[in-house]
Amino acid sequence: MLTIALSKGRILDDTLPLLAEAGIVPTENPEKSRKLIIPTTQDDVQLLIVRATDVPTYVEHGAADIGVAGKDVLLEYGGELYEPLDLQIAKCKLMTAGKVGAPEPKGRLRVATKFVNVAKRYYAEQGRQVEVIKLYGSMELAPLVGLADKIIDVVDTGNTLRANGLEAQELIATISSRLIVNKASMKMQHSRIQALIDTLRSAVESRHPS
Ligand code: PRT
Ligand code: MG
Repeated sequence: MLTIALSKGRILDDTLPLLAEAGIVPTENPEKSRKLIIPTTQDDVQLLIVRATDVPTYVEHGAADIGVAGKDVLLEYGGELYEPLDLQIAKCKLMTAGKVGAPEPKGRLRVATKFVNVAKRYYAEQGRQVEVIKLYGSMELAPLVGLADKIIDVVDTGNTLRANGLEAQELIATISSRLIVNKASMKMQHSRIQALIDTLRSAVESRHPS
């Protein structure tokens, strides 16, 4: 069995057409089904539906052989994973943001984010003293109520920031989703996984001719 971990939402939406080109089609709609293990038209391929931030965990521990995860999630996770292919889907930017027109605070910067490791690394590289405050969601609220001076979050259109009187400031990384592969699976099922990577690579290249 080849097990592929995916998260619902934009990653699933954009990955299913790529998998379809490899002849892998779920036998029921994963967005609607309550099942977390979804069979596919290939008897020996199944999908696991997990939270976006949990995809690397399932793959690193071998509960899934393959997964699709945002580079933001992978930068935060660290871990030992192969990352053989940029799928060029779910693109966005990982950025700092703060209140429009707010002056840089004098003392230690307080930064609220769910990307704690990324935040610590980023400001350490800048030689800047920061207090990183871990949040699980609605980061945009933090500067509005004085919990933090800035946030680090994923930005796409910028509408969420604008709606809350915030502005994007520094670019930390441009983000897209990556195919990730468990290291042992890559050895044990090499020809099969390599064939899937090759098919997905052609599918991506035909969508984004260079
Ligand atoms: O929702 P959950 O807590 O389970 O996890 P998640 O939010 O990480 O998952 P999901 O499915 O929302 O996102 C999966 C991946 O999609 C992320 O890891 C990113 O790599 C990528 N991606 C692309 C985005 C966005 N675009 C995006 N706009 N992830 C999140 N957003 C959110 C952002 O956090 C902010 O709240 O959308 C809002 C900003 O969007 P704009 O268009 O208003 O700027
Ligand atoms: Mg989300």
